[in-house]
Amino acid sequence: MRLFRTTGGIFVEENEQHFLVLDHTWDTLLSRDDLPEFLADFVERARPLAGFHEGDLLAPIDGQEVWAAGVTYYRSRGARMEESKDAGGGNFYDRVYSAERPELFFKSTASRTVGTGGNVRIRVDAHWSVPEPELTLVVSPGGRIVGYTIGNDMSSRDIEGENPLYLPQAKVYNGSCALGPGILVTPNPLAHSTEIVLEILRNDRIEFEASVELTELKRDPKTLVEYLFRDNSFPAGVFLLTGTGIVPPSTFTLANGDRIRITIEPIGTLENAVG
Ligand code: DO4
Ligand code: MG
Repeated sequence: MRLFRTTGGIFVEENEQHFLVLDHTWDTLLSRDDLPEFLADFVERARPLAGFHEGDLLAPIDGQEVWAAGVTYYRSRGARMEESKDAGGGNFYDRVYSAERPELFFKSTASRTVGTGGNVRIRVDAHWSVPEPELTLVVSPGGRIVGYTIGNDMSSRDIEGENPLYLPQAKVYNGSCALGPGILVTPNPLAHSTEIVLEILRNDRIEFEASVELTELKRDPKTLVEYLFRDNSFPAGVFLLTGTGIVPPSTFTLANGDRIRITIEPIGTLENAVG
């Protein structure tokens, strides 16, 4: 079952049928610890309607914070060690990769986040920027994983590489996050064989593409959530990006006009232009 926030209201999609959710806001839905069961029950009683157009989709976020985990894949550890070695920061990434406590950082709010079809941005003072395609957990206020979406953790590698303490500036700026297209609502974990596929198009041609399986994610999503909720509360629920397993080669930087397409099969495709 997938949940979509659109200009025409909130829709549940089940077996290719669409159901309009009335009498609820995005925040009241995402505040429910029983979201999968609540929507399953709703669909049983509701009558299907005509669906919505892709252009009507909004980012699936309102009052939620967006957090992110870092260095959860071996590829991210290596890329970060390389980019920060001149700053003497490489050792920190190696240590956090194998530490018990994960790296968790504040990533975004609704105002800095775009949905599918929106534009993500390169920071005006950055010279080396990449998208980070990440499986994103949708977590209820009670700390239950109630669904999944796709996240793009846009990152300024030169700023982060200059000094790891610049991480918030490399990660949090206007248009630095994309989420969508909707939420796959399910109480069940995704299969380890689930693939995250990234394509970057420049002038309508593939400039870079790669994929990674969730088998390579070093941390259990439930453990990431457990750390995030230690002495922290999220009354409207929270999104947690689980880190990137795909990093383009060091010679690559995003340019305005590039299109970034991230697909995770059971969730859908998140597509954004840079600009
Ligand atoms: O440690 C810096 C950020 C790491 C990150 O965003 C990732 O691994 O996805
Ligand atoms: Mg990331």
